[in-house]
Amino acid sequence: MTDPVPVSNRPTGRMNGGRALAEMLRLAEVGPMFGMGGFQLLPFYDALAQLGMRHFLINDERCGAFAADAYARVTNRPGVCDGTLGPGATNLVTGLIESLNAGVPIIALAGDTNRAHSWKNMTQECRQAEILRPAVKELIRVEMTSRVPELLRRAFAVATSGRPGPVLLDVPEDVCHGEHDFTAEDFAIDPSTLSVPARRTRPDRADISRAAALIARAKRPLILVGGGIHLSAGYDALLGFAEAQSIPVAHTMSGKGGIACTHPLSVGLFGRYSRIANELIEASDCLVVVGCKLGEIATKRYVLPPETIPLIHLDIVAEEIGRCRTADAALWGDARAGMEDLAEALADEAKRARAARADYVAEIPSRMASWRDEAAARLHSEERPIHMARLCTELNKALPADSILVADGGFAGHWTGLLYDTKSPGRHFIPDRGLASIGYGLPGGIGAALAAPSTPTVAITGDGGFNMMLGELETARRAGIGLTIVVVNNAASGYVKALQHAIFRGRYQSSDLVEMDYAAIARAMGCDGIRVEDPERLGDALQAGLGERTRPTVLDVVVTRDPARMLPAVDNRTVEIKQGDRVA
Ligand SMILES: Cc1ncc(C[n+]2csc(CCOP(=O)(O)OP(=O)(O)O)c2C)c(N)n1
Ligand SMILES: [Mg+2]
Repeated sequence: MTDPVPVSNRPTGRMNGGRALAEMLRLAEVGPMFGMGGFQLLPFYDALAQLGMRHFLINDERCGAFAADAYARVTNRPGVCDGTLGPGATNLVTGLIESLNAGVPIIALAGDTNRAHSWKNMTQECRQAEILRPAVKELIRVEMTSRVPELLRRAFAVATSGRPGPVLLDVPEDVCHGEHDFTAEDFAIDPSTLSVPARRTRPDRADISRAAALIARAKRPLILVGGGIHLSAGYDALLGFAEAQSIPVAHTMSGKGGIACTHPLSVGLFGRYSRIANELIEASDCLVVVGCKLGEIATKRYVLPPETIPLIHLDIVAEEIGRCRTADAALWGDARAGMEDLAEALADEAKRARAARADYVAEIPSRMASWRDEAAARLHSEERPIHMARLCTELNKALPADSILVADGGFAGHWTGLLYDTKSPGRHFIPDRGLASIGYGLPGGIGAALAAPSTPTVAITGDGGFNMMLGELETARRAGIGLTIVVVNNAASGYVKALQHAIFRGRYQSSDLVEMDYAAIARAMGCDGIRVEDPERLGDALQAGLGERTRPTVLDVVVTRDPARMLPAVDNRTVEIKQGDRVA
């Protein structure tokens, strides 16, 4: 470990625990932080002010965790969020589980009771460590002010190693307010733990050989890529491998952007919703699964891929392999390293493989073109209220290659997951598929916009998800970010309504929202707001949003209110909804 910060530049002397926390985070060069204060962490807040570090007050700690999560996804560096004792800490839970399930590195701080008074009904006291423990990769209780730097160093190591994840430091009030004489040596930093992946492991050689042999004899191999590709930053390795061997690439929602969706080898989304990918999976004779857990959505509830097709599974978590589907070759290691090794093992085969698979890869653009023809009426629909597919087409037109689209858990994520096309590899599409909570869109957009200030950033959210988070429009405005928020206004908890339509024959319960003008609300909050009812106006409205660089713009897009036509599955039905079937 080479420490980039010379000992002479590190803090030294007597300081409180809060200051030590801030000093360590400064040395770790963390980005903007998100939280809401309370008595316990106030020394930390004071130190942030004195050190000139960026920290944003959010209006709900869950949003701070979501914003930190999106920040981390854009930068591949840990996002930082905090909450105070009790309700602040418990509000973090949903956001932290998103990061846990999606493998996103987070450093979270929670204030806790003063140990001189714990268990005496202190105000806001609750068993927060027990509540938070299953929500994080590791919960570290800081028992001594003197150990603050060491344990923060540990938090970075855990957050960025293996499958990354959130680490919570539970900091008692007396530890944060208490003082200690620190030496410069206490503030050592391991720079390799400040971004993901902290370390790369390579799969076993024998497993690589077995996998290479399976790929070499395959006529129709297919790569299925998940969110791990982003965490490994394995874009070049994936493209190099896919092109050298002529292997098309399908992706999960989280894996979108492993290669550009516009690349001729991209077959789009697979799993619950699919354009052409699911049929290519069925017709494949070798599947290479990369950084993907093969969970419910990716497998269409465990019916894909068929057991008969040989499957190679490359993952950073050994026990993930074989959990949902037996692997014929198990590659335990980093996605980039594993694909580099596969490419190398198959290098002598490459020319022969490309020739043998020429017809196969030529199928992809023509199949995609047939799908486009079949979907054209929807993709270019002029109907009012606006068709979701048309909204996706307009996003595809308006958003430049380097832009970021953050997608919320409702139909906003479902439709863009299927129809939004990234134009270059990378994290250009950020859905919260870890926990699929609604409400991620706006705070996620804030985190992404702050992580990449010069990059056009759009957040797309349902009206239900937006209602949940309206207070964060104040945060976005205060932060002065030019975030464009597209509200998919269907005056409904649409997904629920669509399911009630399909399963309960239109007996709706608690799935309608009142008609709202979110553009007017945005304007009242000092943001720009544009209501769009005509699909022909979408392009201009998106351009107006992208052009506004110093305050948020809300595009209130009135979309179909017909629950029979809300699911993207009407475009490409991939799941048969039976009575009693839990679909989400
Ligand atoms: C926190 C949370 N509660 C409930 C759900 C279940 N759920 C999934 S989609 C959805 C509808 C949300 O409505 P809206 O945000 O308006 O999106 P729409 O489906 O209408 O596009 C709900 C309630 C969820 N994903 N997250
Ligand atoms: Mg809705």
